[in-house]
Amino acid sequence: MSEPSPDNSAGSGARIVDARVIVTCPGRNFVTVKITTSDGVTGVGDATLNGRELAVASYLQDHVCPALIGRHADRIEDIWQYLYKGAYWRRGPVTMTAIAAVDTALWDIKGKVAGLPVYQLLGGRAREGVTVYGHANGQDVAEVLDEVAQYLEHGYKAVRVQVGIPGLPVTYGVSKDKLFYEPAQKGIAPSEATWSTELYLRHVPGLFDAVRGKFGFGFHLLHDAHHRLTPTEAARLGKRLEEYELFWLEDPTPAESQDAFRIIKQHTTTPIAVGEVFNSIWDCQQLITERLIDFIRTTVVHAGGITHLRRIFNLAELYGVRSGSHGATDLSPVCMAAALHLDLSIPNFGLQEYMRHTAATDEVFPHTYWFEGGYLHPGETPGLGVDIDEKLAERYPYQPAPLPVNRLLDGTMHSW
Ligand code: KDG
Ligand code: MG
Repeated sequence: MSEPSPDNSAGSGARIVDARVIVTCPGRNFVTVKITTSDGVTGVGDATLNGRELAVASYLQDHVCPALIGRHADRIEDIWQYLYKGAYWRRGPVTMTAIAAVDTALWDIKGKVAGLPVYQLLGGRAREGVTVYGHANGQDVAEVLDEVAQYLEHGYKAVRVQVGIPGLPVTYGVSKDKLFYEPAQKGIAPSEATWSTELYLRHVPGLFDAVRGKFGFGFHLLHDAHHRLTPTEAARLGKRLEEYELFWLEDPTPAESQDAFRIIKQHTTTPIAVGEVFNSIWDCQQLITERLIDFIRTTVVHAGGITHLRRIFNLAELYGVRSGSHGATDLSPVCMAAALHLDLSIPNFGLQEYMRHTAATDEVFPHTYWFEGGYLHPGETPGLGVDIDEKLAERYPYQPAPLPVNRLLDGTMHSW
């Protein structure tokens, strides 16, 4: 077996002397990369891919980390290209999540070395804070209204609403724990959910009617259809909801079929947001350049890190598409910190999703970002302002927890 080729390239900074993967489950699973330089500076990157955590951990441990040793930590773009082009097998969630983690850790290191928060390295502050949306959900409309009231009391300026559908035992987005929605369930086999688009389309407009009727139009209202509709159904829903002035309707159809969005766009002015399962600029190229969406929801952890996500947002800016990054609980505080630095610095920021983590997760990942009056702020600490407490992380070993699968009422497999 040949040794990894040494990095003989010029570089002003320290070299990578250690890159390791930490898997921990403080309530839910997280995969984190920690990189150390010859100067003793460390950086962290999120590598969590919900339900497929160990695939990324192995990709990193077995293929990526060994190839990083000896490389100049300051050459972020070069290392990104080395990992992307060097693998031959490009793109895909596992590969791009692994690259994202390394990239994020290197930005953290660069910030620490420069003595600057990462947003300063990205061009500085383009706004005062990052507007975030919270998740109001409930089994029935009355429960959702109570939740919306709570979010508005906390100062949120944007709220996503999801409601249980009568006739379906469980519904995507409806949770027992109000602040921490977690669809992955511990165990080996995925749980099975059932779905009926007919029941959903009949019930869901009443939710928006009740929310706007009770609270008015003074805040952004959002909804996630979670990839379940056909283009025609999505067009019908978007049209039906126009009077409630949604900030966005998310993932109306499975987005690998990008031209399907032409049908949706031809029929409705409800803004469309897509992209949480995308991994690269190629996945969203048509949606952006044909102006088929209004918000691109790719994230740091699943779309190649700060380096690649910034490229996606730059492309989107040319076409008037704004950012709306995914920020569910399965994206660790390391990803959230990185997202906030990017959100603060880009010109075409739209909105950031923010599902709070549990106290146990926050303890394992101490961070400087904070919430105030509907905004998140990354803080002024050099780097990303987030770390992993490795000793504490050891107390929470990995537990298998797959995402559910989804079937129609007659048993046919459907998108979850
Ligand atoms: O791991 C899957 C979740 O991150 C996803 O279901 C959450 O759709 C989601 C959202 O918009 O937060
Ligand atoms: Mg979503």
